Amino acid sequence: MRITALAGGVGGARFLRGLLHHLSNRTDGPHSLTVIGNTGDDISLFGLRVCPDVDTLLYTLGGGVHEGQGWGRADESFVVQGELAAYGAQPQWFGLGDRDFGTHIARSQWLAQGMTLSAVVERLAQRWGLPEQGVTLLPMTDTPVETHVVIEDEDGSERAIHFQQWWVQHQASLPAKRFVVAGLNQAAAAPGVLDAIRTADLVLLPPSNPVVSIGIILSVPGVRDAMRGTNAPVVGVCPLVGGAPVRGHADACLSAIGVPVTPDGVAGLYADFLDGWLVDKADEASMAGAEPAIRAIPLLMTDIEATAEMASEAVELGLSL
Ligand code: GDP
Ligand code: FO1
Ligand code: CA
Repeated sequence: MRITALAGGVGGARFLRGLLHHLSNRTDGPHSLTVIGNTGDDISLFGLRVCPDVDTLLYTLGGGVHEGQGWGRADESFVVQGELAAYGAQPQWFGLGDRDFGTHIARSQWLAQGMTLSAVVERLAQRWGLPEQGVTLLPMTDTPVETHVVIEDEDGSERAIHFQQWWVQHQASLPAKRFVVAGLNQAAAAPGVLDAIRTADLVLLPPSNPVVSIGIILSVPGVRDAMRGTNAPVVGVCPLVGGAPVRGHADACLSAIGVPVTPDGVAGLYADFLDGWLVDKADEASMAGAEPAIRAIPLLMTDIEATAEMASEAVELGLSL
């Protein structure tokens, strides 16, 4: 079975790790997984290109992630960041560890040598053992794009700040008016992205942020049309449990674009292509009469077994459609 998934960072990566665990226990293999990662979170810092969601996918699927945080490296140290702080180099609100810096330095050097981001990600993925697991990780686009958040200043004027500044420095506390992705109009889907959606046997939407992770991938030219046009069933996993995000600020993101913070509201963002939708047991009643095929199961990724069970339900729902 060829599975394609669109993914953000922590929610996407944890789900896909559970999916790989589930696939390794199935007897109907071999299976392959193509992951299309969000690059709207990317940012240039200290002259280096940082790709948070792609790196979270690499580290999580490769066994090197800081489990408690969900992003960044396990056993991390912060010597370089301390040196930068001593020089007064900015910004200091974004924490980059020494091991993580290695990734950004390698990536930035290869990009500067003319490699595409796809080629860089392929090389990084080899180090993390993704090909051996049947996983191909593709950035959504090779064009540098950056999500910005339009906020309103006290005098009523509008200003766009980088997504990371809004999310990390301000913890999504500045009311967002809308999200804009700099560079997106000129961007093309990275090689393999559209084909991976069109030719898959099953397309999965992990419980990633529907606005600033999956929503950004869907806005890459051609991606939404590929989702609508694929013959594969498309199954999504709701990122809200009990009507609220499990972590992060998806509620602020949904409110900013005028979408109700409910499983139904999130499913509505995918209404033109979604065939199946997994919601948490706690949200079952709220989905009565909704359009896609609904299955209500526990949706908390508490450990690898629970996550694999969620992934198994997503696969079974897709195969039943
Ligand atoms: P990010 O890029 O690091 O923010 O990660 P993603 O966009 O991939 O996923 C973020 C979303 O994952 C958040 O909206 C969370 O609500 C969701 N999430 C995190 N843990 C869980 C979980 O255990 N269960 C469910 N259903 N969603 C989760
Ligand atoms: N998130 C934080 O809340 N604070 C940080 O200092 C921070 C640093 C960081 C460094 C590398 C990386 O790949 C991710 C990092 N994140 C940090 C996570 C992250 O940028 C956001 O959670 C996501 O981009 C939102 O999806
Ligand atoms: Ca993200």
